[in-house]
Amino acid sequence: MMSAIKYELIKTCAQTGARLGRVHTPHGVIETPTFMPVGTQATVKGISPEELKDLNAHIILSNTYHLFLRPGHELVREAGGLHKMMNWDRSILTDSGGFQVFSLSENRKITEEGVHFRSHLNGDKLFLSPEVAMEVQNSLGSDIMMAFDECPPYPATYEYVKQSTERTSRWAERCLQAHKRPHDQGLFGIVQGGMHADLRKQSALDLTSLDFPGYAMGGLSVGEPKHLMYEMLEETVPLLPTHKPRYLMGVGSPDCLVEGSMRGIDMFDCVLPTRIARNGTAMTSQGRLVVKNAKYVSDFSPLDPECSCYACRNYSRAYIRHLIRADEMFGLRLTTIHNLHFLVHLMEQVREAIRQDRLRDFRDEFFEKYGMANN
Ligand code: PRF
Ligand code: ZN
Repeated sequence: MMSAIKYELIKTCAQTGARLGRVHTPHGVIETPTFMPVGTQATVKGISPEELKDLNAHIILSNTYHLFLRPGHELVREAGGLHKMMNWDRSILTDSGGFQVFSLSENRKITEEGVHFRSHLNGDKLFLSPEVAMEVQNSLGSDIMMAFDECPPYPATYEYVKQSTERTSRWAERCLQAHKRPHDQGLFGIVQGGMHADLRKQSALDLTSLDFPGYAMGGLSVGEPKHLMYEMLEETVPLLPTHKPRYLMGVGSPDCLVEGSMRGIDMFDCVLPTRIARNGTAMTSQGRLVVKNAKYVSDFSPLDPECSCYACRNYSRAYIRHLIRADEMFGLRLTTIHNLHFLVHLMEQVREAIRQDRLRDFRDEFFEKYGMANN
């Protein structure tokens, strides 16, 4: 069958092996490597689809878990799907709930069949499984759906991770079976395996034998040291098919975006830029800037002198500091727009560096200015 998702490899960086490519979806083309802003509840907190387009985002992420609980996937289907409901005509990826059900819900119980849990909103007894996660994502109508997986905690015993990872592989097969719209929605498999190279490799083999149109690395950035995450990528990414996209889930600090790209990752998402924006922190070319700090009281320069976003073109640190201290929403909106622009633009620079076969040099220059301890 024709797949809804196609990956086009343009070139690899001679210095690093990073990939320059394009992911084709039913709602357009995404230049990769790319960063996906997170819109958990069918909105990227505080900013409009027009603003997302202005900062050059081509794909956003939303969550099965949250939309299943509220407003319910049947309502979204009735609204004409997620794209129509939220007025976003570019691509959408939805996570499966396999991560949020473990991080947010109460009283959860995992069985072979699925996960029984209580809603974190009202305590209702609910159930998610591979079949339910597919039904929900089919109703949402995202371009890219994710398989229902378990992200084991870190640390966890070898035996626990082994059992969990094998179950995730069995669930992946059930997801493929239950997926009703492969012609217009691509379903990605998720590689797990904790921090154990042999389990990760087995997981990658299990999943690649199932022929998904794309693959994600799950279970990373869960509290482990970064060198371990990089090691896991180096062990596993080479086992994934060249002509399909690779997505590193929940990773979005600037250093990890660059290091992940160097290891062959094409897609990233993270709440970090939007979350820290809402407590008044900006990502800049010189590292993080806490705009609420007293030292910016009469600083009339932009958040980042090197940035060309709407916030930096029009407003000063002093003004944004004032807005945030006065609890004015516009301050947080400006910081959010800036942080998202910063990461989307960082990935544009990464792509340009790959084009010129100089991503390692770019990494060194970027870290020199940004400060490695400061991400
Ligand atoms: N699985 C899913 N979503 C995720 C993760 C995962 O392992 C992670 C781990 N960093 C973030 N989001 N389904
Ligand atoms: Zn800016």
